[in-house]
Amino acid sequence: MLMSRKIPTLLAAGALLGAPLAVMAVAAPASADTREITFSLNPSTGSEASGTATLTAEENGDLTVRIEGRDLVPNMPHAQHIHGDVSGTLFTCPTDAADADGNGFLTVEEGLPDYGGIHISLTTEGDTAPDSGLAVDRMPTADEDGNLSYERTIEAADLPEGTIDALDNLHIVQHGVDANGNDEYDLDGLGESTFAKSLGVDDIPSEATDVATCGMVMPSGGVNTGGGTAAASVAGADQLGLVALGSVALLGAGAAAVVARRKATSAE
Ligand SMILES: [Cu+2]
Repeated sequence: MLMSRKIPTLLAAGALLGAPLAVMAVAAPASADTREITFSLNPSTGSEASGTATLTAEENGDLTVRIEGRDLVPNMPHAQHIHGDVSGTLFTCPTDAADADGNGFLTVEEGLPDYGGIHISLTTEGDTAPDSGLAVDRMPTADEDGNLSYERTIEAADLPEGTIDALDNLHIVQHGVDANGNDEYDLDGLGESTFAKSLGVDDIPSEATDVATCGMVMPSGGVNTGGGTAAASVAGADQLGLVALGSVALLGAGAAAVVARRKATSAE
């Protein structure tokens, strides 16, 4: 619904930002424009969560990310990322067909061939590098009603090179589902996260890493981005596995309470 109002908003924002930036003599290319893209985050296989995301390419090269999520797992952190890369490859959101094991939900691995590796980790603070992908202590938490509100401006210097030019080929994925409807991530829902296990961390619920929503940045045709994406390194599944290794332990810590509770209740 915001799509139709994009152009006037862009012009207004550009006009407002133009003057102070000029006074401050910020070195920005003359062709630079503020560009805002709003798109839907749609429920992934088995998930009922949804939302809206807005990416704003600021005139100074920063990228502002706004996300409003709904029907996510209440009171739980939701890892979220910009997936894809700057190679020009158009990655897409996975369909139900990606559910290789047919359990009704998509694991990280099942989605990777479609949505690509983690390009930017949408953390609430600290670094936004791919290796913060599972740093759930810095990921936004849904409120008691399952609503999640996120806004962060990532400075140009912290963006992978070529990100703004490749914006149309990127998309946002949120993780964290509740298969057994008990309002938490637990092993009883979908078992162990094979993704975390592949990184050497046991007992992470698959519910914590499975795909909740995905939304694609669609080419808007509004402002000329100049094309020309430099072919940088392509983050595939293998690379994601490597870079995620450093932070997956944090997810383990975050899920420790859940795991402990499960063990206490199963009491074999
Ligand atoms: Cu992701």
